[in-house]
Amino acid sequence: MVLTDKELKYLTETAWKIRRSIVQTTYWAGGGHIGGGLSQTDILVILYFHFMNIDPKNPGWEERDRLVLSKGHGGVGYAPVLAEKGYFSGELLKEFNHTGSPFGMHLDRLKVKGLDASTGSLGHGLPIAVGLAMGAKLQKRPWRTYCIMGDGELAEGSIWEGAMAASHFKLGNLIGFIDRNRHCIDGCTEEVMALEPISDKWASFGWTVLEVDGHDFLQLAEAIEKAHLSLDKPTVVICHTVKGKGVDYMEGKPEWHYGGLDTKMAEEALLSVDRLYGKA
Ligand SMILES: Cc1ncc(C[n+]2csc(CCOP(=O)(O)OP(=O)(O)O)c2C)c(N)n1
Repeated sequence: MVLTDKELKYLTETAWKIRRSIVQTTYWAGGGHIGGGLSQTDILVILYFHFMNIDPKNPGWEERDRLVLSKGHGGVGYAPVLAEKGYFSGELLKEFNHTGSPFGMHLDRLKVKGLDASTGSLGHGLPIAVGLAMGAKLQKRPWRTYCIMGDGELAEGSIWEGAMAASHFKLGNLIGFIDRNRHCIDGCTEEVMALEPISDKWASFGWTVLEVDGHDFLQLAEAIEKAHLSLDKPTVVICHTVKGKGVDYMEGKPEWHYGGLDTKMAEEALLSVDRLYGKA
């Protein structure tokens, strides 16, 4: 068993809190990329609350593991994770994307504690992560770099330049995740820009490829543990997810890539999240 019952329970409780917080933050912000914010949640939760070697009291600690949210529009789903981890007060999320708030729709490393890279322009995060991983390797430091990409984001050529460089430079300390929710901004990935056979593509770029249910902590944990054993080959974990996961009226609906919530919609969304976790 890769996770004890206690660990699994803790991660599940945390994911419940984070999904609630994503709904509330979207409501307070007046809108946000909630669909992809909810599909990436469990990947962020297992990294921040189980695997990553970090110290929220010392965000600039040099030996920390790094994380790059390459799908930077997922900021509305990322800031609640950093708040829950203790980098800043969750109260600040009430001002998310308001004028004068530290949080823009795409998070800024110079304004948000705990962030390792400012992202938002798709395709840039993996190349940044490659640079970070290379830095650790050249300096013979043990810390790791994790990078979460969107599947629609894979249409960006710079992702594949980064992928090629990572295997060329034998970056076994780099672990990528694809949030494979099968939707991009304007529809199904296979209709807009087909990705399949996605595993073969990454394998041909020299990566070890693992595939999991991206909402299953046991499968995620097993994959990440496997990836940690790699010495000189980067690993990508293709995480099969559901866009809008947890809010029944958003799940799998491309129109919920970005949206706003009125009070009633927010209440319904919270109830749906509560039901998913057996809290309602
Ligand atoms: C270079 C660039 N082009 C366009 C956009 C606008 N944009 C924001 S999200 C998005 C779709 C991303 O789809 P995906 O990576 O699948 O994200 P997810 O479904 O996980 O939210 C686009 C095109 C952008 N942020 N950056």
